[in-house]
Amino acid sequence: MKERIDGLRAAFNEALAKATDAAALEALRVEFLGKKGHIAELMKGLRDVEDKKTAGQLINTLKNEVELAIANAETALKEAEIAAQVRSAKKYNPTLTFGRETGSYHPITLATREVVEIFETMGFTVENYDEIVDDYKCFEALNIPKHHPARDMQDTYYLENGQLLKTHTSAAQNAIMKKYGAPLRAIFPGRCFRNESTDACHENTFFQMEGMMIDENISISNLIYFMKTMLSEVFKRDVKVRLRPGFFPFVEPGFELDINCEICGGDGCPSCKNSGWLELCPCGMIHPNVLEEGGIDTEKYTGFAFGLGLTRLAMMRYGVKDIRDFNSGSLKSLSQFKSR
Ligand code: FA5
Repeated sequence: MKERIDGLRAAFNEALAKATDAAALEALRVEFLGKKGHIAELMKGLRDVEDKKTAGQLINTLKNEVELAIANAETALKEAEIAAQVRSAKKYNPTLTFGRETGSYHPITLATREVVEIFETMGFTVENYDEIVDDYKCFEALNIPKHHPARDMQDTYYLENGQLLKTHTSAAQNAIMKKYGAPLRAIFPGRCFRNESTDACHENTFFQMEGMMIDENISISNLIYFMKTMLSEVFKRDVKVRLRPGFFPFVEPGFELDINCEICGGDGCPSCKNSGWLELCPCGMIHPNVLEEGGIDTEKYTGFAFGLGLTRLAMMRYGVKDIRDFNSGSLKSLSQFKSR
């Protein structure tokens, strides 16, 4: 069997060297890989071979070599054709593309765009904000003075000049209040950083999307309405959520909004730390101290804010079991989003 395979390999390489157009390559493909081709014949011949495992591996190796060599030759041919067209074209032609693998959007980009679009249709402005901020913006302006225990939950990476990598998108609240004043409707997605151990639902670098609405007579019912609308638009169906009290110094009252784990359906799994629920979008009514710090008249205006965990939303939206896949750079998992 080995000699037969080696002989076929040599014959293939010789024929490939002579195949200079698409028709010749196709003929070669049929001759070797077709239903009645050499590889299929070899497979049939396995019946009479004693060491089937070794012979099967040799046949597979040859099959892979033939497939790869033909694919490479086809790509080279296409590129040569396009290069010839480019050389002979009188004008720039944007439709001429080389036959390389195309990239795909990162699932976080897709999830962000989806949520941004939903809030834009509800009249929210989209703001971009810095990743490096100072202590004032990240903590003090949010009613978290130095040595406040709430800081323990958000340890981060500090620069030598005292600035830090923002731990939450709330770090932009103060600047945005000062930029627009009231009334105000804004969302601001961004990358956040925390110095913490990673697991299936925690990363040290992840995305959040902050939202703020400040106007006269804004109440908790406005907050709940916007949260519900956002979730039903993202998931295109009713998803099970629960609202429970939560403490954040910059809101009063504050809530934790959890989503029923879409990976296990609520039974408990590593993605939800076996609780069946995933903390997704804490929210609450903006604390008067925070509004005042942002220059908002608290006699006239109230507002709500939320901090949506975008990376976790993408986990639930696309059924990604481990949050670390998003930063893995693994094309095997990330390129699955190509067609979306
Ligand atoms: C905050 O960051 C608050 N700034 C949110 C907020 C905004 C509350 C406005 C009230 C008003 P928290 O630390 O819980 O809260 O993070 C918010 C969400 O970000 C979490 O529910 C979760 O979905 C996501 N998140 C937090 N830490 C991580 C992490 N390490 N990895 C992935 N996602 C995370």
